[in-house]
Amino acid sequence: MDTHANHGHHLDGKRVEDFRLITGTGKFSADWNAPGQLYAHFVRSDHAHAEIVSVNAQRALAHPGVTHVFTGEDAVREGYVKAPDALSAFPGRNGMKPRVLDRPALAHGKVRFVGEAVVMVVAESAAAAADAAEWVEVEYRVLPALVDGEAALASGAPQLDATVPGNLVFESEAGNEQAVADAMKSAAHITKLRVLSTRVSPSPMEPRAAMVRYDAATGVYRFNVPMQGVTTIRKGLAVYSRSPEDKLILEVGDVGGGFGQRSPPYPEYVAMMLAAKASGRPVKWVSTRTEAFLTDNHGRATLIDGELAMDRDGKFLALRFDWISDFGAYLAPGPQGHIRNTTTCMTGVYRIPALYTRYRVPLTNTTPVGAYRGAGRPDVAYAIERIVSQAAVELGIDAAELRRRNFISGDVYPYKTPTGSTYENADFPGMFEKALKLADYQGFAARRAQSAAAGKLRGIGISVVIEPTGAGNFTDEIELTLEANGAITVYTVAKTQGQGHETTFAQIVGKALGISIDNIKIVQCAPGTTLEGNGTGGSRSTVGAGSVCHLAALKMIEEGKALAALEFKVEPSQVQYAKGEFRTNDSSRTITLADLAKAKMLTFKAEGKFSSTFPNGCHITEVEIDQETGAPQIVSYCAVDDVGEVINHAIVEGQLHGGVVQGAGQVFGEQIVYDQKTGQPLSATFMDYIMPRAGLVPDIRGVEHPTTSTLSPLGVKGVGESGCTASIPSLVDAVIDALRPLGVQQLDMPLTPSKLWHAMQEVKPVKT
Ligand code: MCN
Repeated sequence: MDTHANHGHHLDGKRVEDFRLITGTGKFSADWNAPGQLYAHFVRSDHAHAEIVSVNAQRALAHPGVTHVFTGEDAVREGYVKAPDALSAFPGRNGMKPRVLDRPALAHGKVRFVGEAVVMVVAESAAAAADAAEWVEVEYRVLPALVDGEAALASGAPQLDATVPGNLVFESEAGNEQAVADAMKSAAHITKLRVLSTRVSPSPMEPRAAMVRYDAATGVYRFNVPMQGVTTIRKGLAVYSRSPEDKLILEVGDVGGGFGQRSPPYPEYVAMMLAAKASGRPVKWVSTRTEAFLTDNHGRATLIDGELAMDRDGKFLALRFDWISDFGAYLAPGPQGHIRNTTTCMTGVYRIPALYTRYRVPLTNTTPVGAYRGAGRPDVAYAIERIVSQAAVELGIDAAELRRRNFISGDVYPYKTPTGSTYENADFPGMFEKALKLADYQGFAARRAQSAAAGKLRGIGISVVIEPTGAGNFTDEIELTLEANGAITVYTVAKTQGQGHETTFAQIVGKALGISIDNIKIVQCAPGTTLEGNGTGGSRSTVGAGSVCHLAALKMIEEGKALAALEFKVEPSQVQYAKGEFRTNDSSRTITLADLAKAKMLTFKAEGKFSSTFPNGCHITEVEIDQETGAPQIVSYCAVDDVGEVINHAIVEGQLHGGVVQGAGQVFGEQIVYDQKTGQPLSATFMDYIMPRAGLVPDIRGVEHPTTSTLSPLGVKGVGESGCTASIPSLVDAVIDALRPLGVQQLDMPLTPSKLWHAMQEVKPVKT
């Protein structure tokens, strides 16, 4: 269908892609089919840690409809053993290199987490493959399992691998250890707090699915897989399968959510290459939701110990963090962001002269962890903001006042932080006062009293956060074509998973060219594209690819002027451009964009690389807790955000809402829980894993407080993760504030009614 059939709508800020998506005509990964396709089914480990003694697939192979069975031996024989990881490029503490375990596309010798793929059965139908999989016999020798990162690092813990002494995969550090130690010595007060950013499953709406085809004549593999951009996953697949990138062609339609989880080259895709090659037929696999819980990379899983040193007036002197970042059984690409991003904005929105942080990555028998909406930023924001609120309590200073005393403020931009980041532009004090007013901070005591009269404990939570967006590994390239009918096509290698790039990228080009977006089409990740650029993650698409869309449009104007000048037989300097038309300075001659392309389609290419921009925000929330049941309810949500210049207000608002709800999901319900002894996951269905529902978050009162970014031509800062980063600290803070009169200082997420009820029963009230 014509994906641009709904053009009238964009005028009021609506997304051009939504007509397709909400009328059920999107094409998601499971919608790809090919004649003669076979179906893969994976036999997965039901042990957290075990030796594979033997695999017997004879009876499965004999099952009607089964064409092939593959095991770890096949994966090893083919060399599909080394999954790409991104930690290796990271400097370790005292020169340590990460201890990276092989990860055969099908487990070989050992299984290291429940759900790891062990055998792949391929058959004429999905049902036949699933039935036959029941006949596969895998004999295991069960080994001790560790599913807690801190326990894995404890002395005397069972050693999970001889090549990873102490179960320590990696250790890294940042900041100035000595400066922090000195400041701590001279401090009037030190607040200590331990917070856990719980392990969650990103759970995009669309489960993973894949189709893999092989063309023996060319040696080319063709993949239909969900992705967040083609370059990262193609590079990853190339490393994993030891294939040249030009032999891997990826084709994608719509992607139903990603949140970081759709970037990696998962082992299933690589295993399916074995089947596609051996059978010469297309091979398809669609993940079930429980497979998704078990095998799609998890997020967060970070334990943080913090210490904040202050002088007598509550001025921050030094901050120290100690992180245990559980990346699971294997290093997936992605979680390096947990180290990079948290270092980048370790100072938060405050002036803190001395910072030091140490990271330890343990080996555990859990699903690998990857980037998840925020990738470390919600964790560091949570740690900083909770420790600041706790410090306010300990010092007897109002939480807002303590923040005011410590904000980075004044004419200091670009501001260089002690860990080497540069905040290009911001206004924390102005934003903060706006938020306090919006939230009627002054009136809180009265509202608390009102709630108490109704049998409810009410608390207020504050978060003021900042995060890096837009950093990238690649130079972003954009190609733009102009056809004789005036149609403009913009080629990008970023891939929207719901962020609305088809609308906003078109708006960027349309604005630069002064034309409507009706004739502008965005093509993302064209099969076989050789363009470079970042995938959609790290809220980098608008800062990066979006800025280059703007540059490509400017290039079209510049080069178009030269072409028009030839037509007009004048110098290019005598040509002007406006609103889709070139004209001579004296307006005697004109030519439209379309006419310029009459002779042949014109192509323009631009590139650019932009470093991190720093969106920031202040979210003030109020939560009521029913004293009878422990049920929490968010009763007020105020958000003031600085995302720089805004391309599309409706989309930015939607991104903030989505992020806030995602954060609230982690705060109030979501958590991957493992049985500590057996390593069995206990929350691998939506029956046990509590997703946020419509009633969780009330209307969000949101206000923009933009400061223009100086780093990109658009003046934008990213927004895709901001809501998540700000909501977690604010909401937990509100709950703790509500319970503080009972003596509660900190509770770990998820803050379920049962946890809150128990906390209320167990804790003795204290005088406040
Ligand atoms: N935008 C804007 N003005 C700005 C900033 C952004 O109009 N100043 C628009 C952009 O043009 C884009 C959207 O807002 O349409 C998000 O832009 P950006 O902040 O650049 O983030 P990305 O497009 O790179 O998206 C990535 C980010 C991340 S990292 C995660 S995780 C995430 C998120 O976006 N996953 C999402 N939002 C998501 N939204 C949906 N629906 N689904 C996901 O999987």
